[in-house]
Parts: sequence; structure tokens; C-alpha cells
Amino acid sequence: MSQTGTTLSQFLIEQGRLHGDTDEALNGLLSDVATACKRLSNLVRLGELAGVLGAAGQENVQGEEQKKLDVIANEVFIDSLQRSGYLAGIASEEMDAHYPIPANYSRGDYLLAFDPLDGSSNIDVNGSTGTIFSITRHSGDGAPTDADFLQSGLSQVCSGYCLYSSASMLLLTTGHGVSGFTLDNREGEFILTHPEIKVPRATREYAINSAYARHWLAPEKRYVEECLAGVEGPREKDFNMRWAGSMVGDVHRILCRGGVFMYPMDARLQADGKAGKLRLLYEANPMGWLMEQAGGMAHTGTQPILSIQPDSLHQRVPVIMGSAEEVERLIGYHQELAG
Ligand code: P6P
Repeated sequence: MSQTGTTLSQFLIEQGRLHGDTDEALNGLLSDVATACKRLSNLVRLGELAGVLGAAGQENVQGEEQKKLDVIANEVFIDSLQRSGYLAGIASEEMDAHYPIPANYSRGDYLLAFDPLDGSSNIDVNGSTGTIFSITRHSGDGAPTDADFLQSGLSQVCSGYCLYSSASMLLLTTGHGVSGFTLDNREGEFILTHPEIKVPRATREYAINSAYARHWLAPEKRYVEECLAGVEGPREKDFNMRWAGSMVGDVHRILCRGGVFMYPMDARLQADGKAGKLRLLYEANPMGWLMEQAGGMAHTGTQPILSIQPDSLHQRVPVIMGSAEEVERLIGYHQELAG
């Protein structure tokens, strides 16, 4: 009898059996996360036909102009997940404080931190966007506080993203490697299509927004200059550059074919008193765990991302992640700079 595709739920049950760590509550929560991703995928695919493009006419807690779909994505996820019965609370890029599960809904033992629509500046030009999520345990009794979300990336029980692009793909890890699922709209199921994703150690491709070159600090200046020098330079090979404008788009490409993604500290961010651009809890940590589970590395230039003890929900950090050889090289340049 020919086997049909493996659904997300079938995969999670099989993975739990293989590793002897079946967690039915986490499986149920991830099923509801997938449902929320399907709902959002449908809206992204319809675009203006669903009237979801354009500005929302308001700013988020980060002081950034919100797109309509930023607000809608946040609402879709909150609505889909607050009734799951598996969560104690939800933290979102789009909300200042965490969202406690209402008392009239069942509470569970997990905490969800998420970026509802990463790369939303791409949405009006039909570029790649995605939802990034990070799940940790709620150790306390009763309703959580913001402080309960401040757990290092090493405490995550699951991290992943859903990329909304030519196909909608869900990638996740629960600590046993990285698995990729493609949304089959004919069945309404995420089907396992990319088991055991591994990031090549070496690469010829880097990702950084070169518009900020004049602000780069010495390590990134040196790294990019050596890439640009190509085969005639110290790297003795030519490089390619990509910048998707969405972390999900760049990280997905790197998980598929290697590369290094950089949103480092620079003089512009230093002058603004910012510790970085990207957020630790719902961007750097979930993407960093995926990258390390796939054999890559995730670092700030001075410390591993996953070891950082968060001090606030929307804390920003510098981000360098991808193929291990390139991240190691950049860490070396930072160490040389530190002297
Ligand atoms: P810039 C999107 O706003 C985001 O948070 C990431 O998804 C993306 O990698 C980065 O910011 C893009 O930043 O400065 O190039 O617009």
C-alpha cells in the first residue's frame, strides 16, 4: 500500500515515539499553531483581494508603522491559540505586555512568544513574510507575569516559523533536529517535505543590508570587504549577496543552502542607544535554536544568542547566524577587535 504524505501531527507522534518524549500537550499546541498559520497563509495569498494590504494607520510598541496584516496576524494567532487550553500566556511583537489567557478559557503550562508577521514591509510588494514562534514552559502556578517569559533560548521546548512565499512552509525543532513541512492547500495539511534539514558548514553567500555599510563596525567591515574581494582576495573565492528584507526569508534560504545572516550592532544603533535591531525572545532565540539544531551557529559576535538571559520582553540583540565556518570567522574578527 503506497504511503501518503506524513502530516505534522503524524510526524510529532512518531518523533515522540522514537525519542521517548511524547508530549501530547505540546503536540496539541503545535497543531493549533499550524491552524493559525494556515489561516494567515490564506490571507497572505489573497492579498488585496482580502483587503489586507496597506498601512494600519498606527504604530506598534516598537514605534514602527504597523501594516494592516501585522494587526490581523496578531489577532488571528491570539484568537486561534487563546482557546487551545495549552497556553498560560502569549507575548507578541505587536503587544507591549504579554497577553494572559482569559479566565474563562482553560490554561496550560506553555508560554508562546511570537512575531505575527516578520518582514511585513514586504507584504505590499508581494515579498516573503513569515510568522516566528518560540515556546517555553510556564513554571509558576496561576497566571504568568512578563518576567515568566524572560527565559534564555536554551529553555525553549519548540521553536519555528511559517514562511509565506511561493509555498507556505512550516519549519520547527523540538530539540531533535529541524523538520520542514509544506502546506498542501488541497488537503489543508502541512506535509513533511524536508526532514532533517542541515546547514552546510561552508558557504559562498552572505546576507546583510549594505545600505548601512558606512555604519558597520570593524568586524563586519572586514568580513564584507573580504567577500567583495572575491577570488583575488584573502578568501580566494567569489561570494554572492542576498537580502530578503525578512529574517524568515533569509534564514529559510540559509537553512536550505547555507549562508550567513547578519544584523549586527553598528554605529547607527549605538547612537540610538539600541542593543541591536532584532528582538531576542521572538526572533533571535527561535531562529537561533533552529540554526543550531540544523548544525549552524547563532551568535551576537560576542556571545552565543541562546545563552543570553533576557531582561525585557522586547529586548534587542545583534544577530549573526548561519553556516558555522562563517559565524566562527566573524566571532574571530570580533575577538581581534576586542583585543
Ligand atoms: P532593514 C523586518 O522588519 C526585520 O525585523 C527582519 O525581518 C529583517 O531581516 C530586518 O528587519 C530588515 O531590516 O533595516 O533591512 O529594513
